Amino acid sequence: MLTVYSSDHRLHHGVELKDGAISASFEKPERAETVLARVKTVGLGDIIAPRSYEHSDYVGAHSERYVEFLANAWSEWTATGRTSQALPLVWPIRGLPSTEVPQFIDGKLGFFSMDAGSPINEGTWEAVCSSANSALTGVDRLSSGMRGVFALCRPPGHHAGREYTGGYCYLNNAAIAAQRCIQQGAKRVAVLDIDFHHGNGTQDIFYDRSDVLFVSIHGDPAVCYPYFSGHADERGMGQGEGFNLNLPLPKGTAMAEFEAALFDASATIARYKADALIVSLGVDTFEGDPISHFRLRSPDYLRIGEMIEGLGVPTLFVMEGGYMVDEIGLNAVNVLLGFEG
Ligand code: SP5
Ligand code: ZN
Repeated sequence: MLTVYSSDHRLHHGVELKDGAISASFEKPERAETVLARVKTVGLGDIIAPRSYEHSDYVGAHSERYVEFLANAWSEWTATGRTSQALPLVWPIRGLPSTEVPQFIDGKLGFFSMDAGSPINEGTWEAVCSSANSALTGVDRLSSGMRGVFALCRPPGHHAGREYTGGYCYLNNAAIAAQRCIQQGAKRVAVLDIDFHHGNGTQDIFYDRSDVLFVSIHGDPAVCYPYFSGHADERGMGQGEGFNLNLPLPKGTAMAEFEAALFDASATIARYKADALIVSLGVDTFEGDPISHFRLRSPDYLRIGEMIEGLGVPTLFVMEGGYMVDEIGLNAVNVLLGFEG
């Protein structure tokens, strides 16, 4: 299987508010390096760098004003004399009257984010573009006839909505990839999200559309981040009604229950008859993950890959979460090896 990877991801590294204190983010550069090392160890296949794309290739999944905000945030932040990472501190929570985009960067940071989980530093935008470009390059390779491609994206993307950052995410790589498939003539694209956390951003982007089916298996939002989306009764709206499937599972879920949910997800995707499949591949479902609460074990990921292959659809794997650095390469690449058979 072909892997698309850019070392530019290293330009981004952030902080995180954890238990009320600031510390290094769980979403760190070593994550992608570990996955890349595993790709090489097992001899998965060729590794190529992404080509470059235009900002307009991110629009569709996102709004133009959001992409502009991301591109300019660091320079607007430092223009105020600050040198630390840019973080939001105030949000337009329900009930506040204004829907205007503020003019000052501190207001913009809150307007275009769902949480303080996506800090911006000097290299963030370049890294974020390289991550999205890896997904876009993956789509372009898929359309030239490959069965499966792996976009080794970092930073991840599935919490980023049409107009907001969140949960370590900035551009929604999987959504940008799905949108490109549609632009290139696909009639129906399915996105299967198996990261531990609900892919709220991808859901947000495609909620009112029937040409992209979104299916997510994740920790129950009653007790798991992102808390405010991911319930089973969120089924889409308007044209998109019936094209959004959430399969929340309790804390402590192990492979037997996860596999049953993946079986249901697969049945829905098979009925949809997708022309292409995008997999948001998070491996924070692992038993040892430091921020998540499922109990999958390393061999389980082989089975997951095998089940995804059974759908028989050209598939782009897009790297999302997974924070146990020692095992993330093993687990992510196991999905790909299971797919290859
Ligand atoms: C892409 C992705 O996986 N993003 C995840 C973002 C999660 N951010 C907040 C997590 C808070 C978890 N707190 C659990 C405390 C465990 N001691
Ligand atoms: Zn996650």
